[in-house]
Amino acid sequence: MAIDAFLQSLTELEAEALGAFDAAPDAAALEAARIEFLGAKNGRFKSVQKGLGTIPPADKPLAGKRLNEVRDAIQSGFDRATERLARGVIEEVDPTFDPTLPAAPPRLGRRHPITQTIGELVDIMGRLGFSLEEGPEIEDERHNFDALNIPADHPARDPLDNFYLSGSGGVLRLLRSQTSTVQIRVMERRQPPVRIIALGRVYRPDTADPTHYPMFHQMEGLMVDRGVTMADLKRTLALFADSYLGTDVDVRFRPSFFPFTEPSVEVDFFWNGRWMEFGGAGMVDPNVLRAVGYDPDVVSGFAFGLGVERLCMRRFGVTDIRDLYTNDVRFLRQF
Ligand code: FA5
Repeated sequence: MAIDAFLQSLTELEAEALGAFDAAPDAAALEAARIEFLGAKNGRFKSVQKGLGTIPPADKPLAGKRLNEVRDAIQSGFDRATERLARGVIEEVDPTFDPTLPAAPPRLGRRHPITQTIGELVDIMGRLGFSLEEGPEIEDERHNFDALNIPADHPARDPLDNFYLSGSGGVLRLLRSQTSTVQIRVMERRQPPVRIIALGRVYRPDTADPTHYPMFHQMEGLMVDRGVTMADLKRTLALFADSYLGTDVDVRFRPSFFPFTEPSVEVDFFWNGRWMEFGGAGMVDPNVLRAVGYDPDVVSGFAFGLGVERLCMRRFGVTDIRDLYTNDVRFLRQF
């Protein structure tokens, strides 16, 4: 075969192969074109290559060089077409997919429902003008009982109803059984007017059941000023209940007794056909005001202590308090 004819057939083959690869609309068409041009047995490049044996020896170096160039060009054309089709597949699946964007951050977790509830309670009370205060979870008897007008022989001090701690250097200490301790700590260091809430854990050796747990949270509220009345207390609690539970939730006040308030009430909401208690409240007893150095003839106040778990349960429809502390992620994932 003459060298010119050989080179001519190589040039034509290159143009045709590149044209076919560029035009292939999908992977199947590209594969068919690959077999036609680059097929190991009967591919058209192979047939042209066979013609090399018939080229006069003097022209062989030129023919071989051109053969290699055309083989490389056809192979590159095939690689480009493969890449083009791969990109096309991604665009077809999701036209908004942008492989250059950073990956989405993984979901690492979420806030516990009680933490979410506490955040919302702080928010609501903040809007009503109550600022957040803190107190220790390990308390002395003065703050947990004495200053709250709870006498030495009162059953609330019973060792069976409290977690007393041993070995605390002569002073009897216990895990606080109520957040009312923070009322005393705030009034001891501040003069009226006072308008605070305290939110935190309290501990009682109660047997766990659907509405009781040995560790739970309370939100304490305290307002002391000139001329504070029971009407202010009821209005504040009603506003709170409307904001947190919703205006469609029935709330009732029942007469009750606490050593540190007079008069006292308990507050219930209606749920699943019965009333559930969610807190205690009342007008701060004059003895408590005196114990912190306030003059009960000049100022008066109200206080309340609400069970955070029970509020959270009512809000989210949780019927067993123990679910909040089992740490089952299938449960927690729902909040
Ligand atoms: C008190 O703890 C008073 N300190 C409340 C108070 C504050 C009255 C200020 C007056 C003035 P009580 O023991 O009823 O009250 O508890 C208040 C709320 O805590 C209950 O209504 C209930 O919602 C919640 N609670 C009580 N015990 C448990 C428990 N074991 N598990 C979960 N929640 C509880």
